[in-house]
Amino acid sequence: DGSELVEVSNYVRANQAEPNVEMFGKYEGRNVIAVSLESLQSFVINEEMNGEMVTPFLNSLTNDKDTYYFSDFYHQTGLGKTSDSEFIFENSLYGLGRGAVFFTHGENTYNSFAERLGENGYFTNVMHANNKSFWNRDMIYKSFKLDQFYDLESYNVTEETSVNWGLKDIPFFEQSAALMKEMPQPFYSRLITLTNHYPFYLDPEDIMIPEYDSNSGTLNRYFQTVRYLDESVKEFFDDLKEQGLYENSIIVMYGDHYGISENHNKAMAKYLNKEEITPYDSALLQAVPLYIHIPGSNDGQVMDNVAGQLDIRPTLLHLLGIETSKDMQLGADLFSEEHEDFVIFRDGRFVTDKYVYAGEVCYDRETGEAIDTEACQPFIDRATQELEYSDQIINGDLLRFYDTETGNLLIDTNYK
Ligand code: GP9
Ligand code: MN
Repeated sequence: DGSELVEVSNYVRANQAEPNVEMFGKYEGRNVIAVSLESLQSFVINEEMNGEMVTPFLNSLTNDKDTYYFSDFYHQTGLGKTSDSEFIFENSLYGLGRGAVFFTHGENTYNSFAERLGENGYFTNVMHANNKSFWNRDMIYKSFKLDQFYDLESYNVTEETSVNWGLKDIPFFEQSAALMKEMPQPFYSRLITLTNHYPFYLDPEDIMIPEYDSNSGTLNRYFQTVRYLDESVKEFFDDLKEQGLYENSIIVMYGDHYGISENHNKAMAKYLNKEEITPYDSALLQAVPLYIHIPGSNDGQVMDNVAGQLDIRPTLLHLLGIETSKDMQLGADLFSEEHEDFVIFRDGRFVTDKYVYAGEVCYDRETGEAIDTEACQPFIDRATQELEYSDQIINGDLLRFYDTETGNLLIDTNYK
């Protein structure tokens, strides 16, 4: 009957972060181009592999005058992988602890990022060269009120231009930019890349650096497909400039989830020069890059907020001057003074500026040593609470009972 909404909405209101006054609305009316960087983790950024640069272009963006690069940022996905990252991006809520919310709750009521932009005159769409029903996307995108899904059928895919899961990222970006050129502006396009996906295969002509030399073929090839992804992003920036879409856009790019699982710990330890990968290391390895690239902003910096994917939605809406004080979201604006250095993973692990909590052990973040759980306890409680509220919203389809415009609960609260 929606009665849980009272408590949930109190929690959301109490934990909301005030927008940064200087940033709010600063880029009103710009197109939003969001790029999901398949399986990209932060451990390769600004690092070499056997003397080779893995991500030269993405490295250059980390100290670019128009880029905010978030260096202590984490994915918050679960079993729903890419689809969870999409869910988080659109709703600033967690996916579910079991299964994929895209499959199980595709017909819920949401108040997505796309819907908010649609209300503000944007043409909203997702671009991804895969079958439209993969991850149940075609269904849930309707619930997200996305205007259009440029799926496999919108792309020209040939034997030559595909590898592994499908269309290679370079032609994908090129064709996407051409499609964007025809869109009414302002638009919001979210692009989902694919080449840097397990099992990380490339055609010989796309290989730019040698394999790594560990006992894991997966990790060895990963560096090569990441290198290709980096190249494709670089070319995409050129495509956007050619199409005249670059200057008036905000380009946000983020890793969707990990690419290298704990099955490859031995190889990872070798690469990272560690004796072993502990649960503490594994948690920190969930870091993925986030870039907010704003041509002409001239205020680029490395941002060290401890943050996660749930924070993207409020951050972008505020940059565009769209209020979220009534939105049922759990993330916080990354430019807000009130943004807290605390990121919760879907499985209950978390990272703060002082602690890492993983495998039910509280670690001192600085030293990596296990410490008394007492120190982590307040955060453990909050993590449990927040994940539970998120689950309640989804499992109870609670946004049915919520008027996002007024913040009114559409339930009878008197009987309680
Ligand atoms: C499939 C692509 C990959 O369309 O998004 O999904 P993943 O396996 O990474 O969740
Ligand atoms: Mn993915």
